[in-house]
Amino acid sequence: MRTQVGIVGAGPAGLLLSHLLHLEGVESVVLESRSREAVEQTIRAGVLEQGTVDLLTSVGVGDRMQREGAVHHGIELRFDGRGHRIDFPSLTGGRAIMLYAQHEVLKDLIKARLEAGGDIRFEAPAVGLDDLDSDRPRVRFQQDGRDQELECDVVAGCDGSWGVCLPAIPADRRTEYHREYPFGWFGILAEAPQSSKEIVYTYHERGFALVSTRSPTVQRLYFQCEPDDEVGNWPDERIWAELRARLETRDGWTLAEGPIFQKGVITMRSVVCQPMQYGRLFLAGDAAHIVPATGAKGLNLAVADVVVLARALVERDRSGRTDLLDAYSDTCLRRVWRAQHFSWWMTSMLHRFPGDDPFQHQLQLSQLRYVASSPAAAASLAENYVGLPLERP
Ligand code: RFL
Ligand code: PHB
Repeated sequence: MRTQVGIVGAGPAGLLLSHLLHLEGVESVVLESRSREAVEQTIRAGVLEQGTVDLLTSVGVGDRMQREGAVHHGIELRFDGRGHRIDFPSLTGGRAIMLYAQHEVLKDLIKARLEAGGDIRFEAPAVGLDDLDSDRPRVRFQQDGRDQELECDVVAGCDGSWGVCLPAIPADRRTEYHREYPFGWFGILAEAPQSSKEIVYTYHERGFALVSTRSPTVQRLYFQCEPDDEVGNWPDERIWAELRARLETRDGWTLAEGPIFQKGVITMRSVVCQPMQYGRLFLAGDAAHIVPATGAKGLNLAVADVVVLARALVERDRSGRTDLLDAYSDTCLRRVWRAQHFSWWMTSMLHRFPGDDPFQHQLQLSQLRYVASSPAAAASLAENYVGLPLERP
């Protein structure tokens, strides 16, 4: 089997890359270890930056998002029992965010690729990469119990944080930067009406809590938990009691509750692999970098990477120019480190750290009051949250 671009992973990075390449006449094959149903049902991100929304719309996969997603013009920072709104349009020249679940984006991309005759192999795990430093790199994969091989011009490693592509870069040709946070997030989905029109980020002495939404009848909530916490430790009533305690306000705001139908614990960590390329292998999205979810940047960074990669691959295909491809990692890493800093800053400002250091607590409160009261500080949060401009394909 041969193709121009062998893409490992049918997450946002891999599927969008395949779509962008197709629009410019470059062919690809996507290998995905899981089934289509599993990919389309995994609950993950919800916040799309303005640039991500504009891109999905301009490349023809935004119709359902525009109909069913919800535009949010601000977020609330809650601390000391009071809410403080950060208004995006007035602070960013009219920009906003969209709430539309990641698995809905994936359904739209899969549909678009299959309707265009795209080749996505589900239940076809890549098991190894060969000859990455030659001009005929190969991906070994399994399908229907058989060992197979995909020969390509270029391999795009879009296989997320536990994939096979990053480890295929020799250890002495990459540097990995890591940060682990001493807490996790407990996430739930509940059938309940909306408690707040906008996302609420809460700093409380008991720990961080977040109120988000998926639809008028399905709500997404998270709260800071132990890093090794387990779903079994949290019966429904304990979850609601903890959320009520952390989200309580002085003016009697109430949390809408309802049946919980999904629970999970998420680790909070940062990783960057530098450079994001080796020979003919190019990493994109979570395969190259992970951010803690507090900044809502992971999916958006995956999109930003593949916009740069698609443009570089198309240029190489059209004119033989390789300068954009050579610069791929440097181009992406500037945005990646900005997002890492923003995600670290939001995480540091909003969580309780072990040890209960009273000095640290006062610094966090001071920072929150500053962001809530200074237009300059609020503009910095808003600009990063709605996302810096994307390089256009
Ligand atoms: P993905 O989505 O992990 O996709 C990788 C795909 O590769 C497949 N795979 C393989 N396929 C073939 N062979 C192999 N050997 C393979 N190994 C793995 C996997 O099955 C999978 O289908 O990576 P990608 O495309 O880079 O996308 C990254 C995003 O998924 C991730 O950054 C976001 O979900 C992060 N994130 C958020 N990002 C945002 O921008 N906004 C948010 O609001 C937001 N909220 C979140 C989040 C992540 C969360 N979790 C669960 C970590 C909220 C949560 C709870
Ligand atoms: C979500 O809605 O899942 C969500 C919202 C904000 C975040 C992370 C996740 O920072």
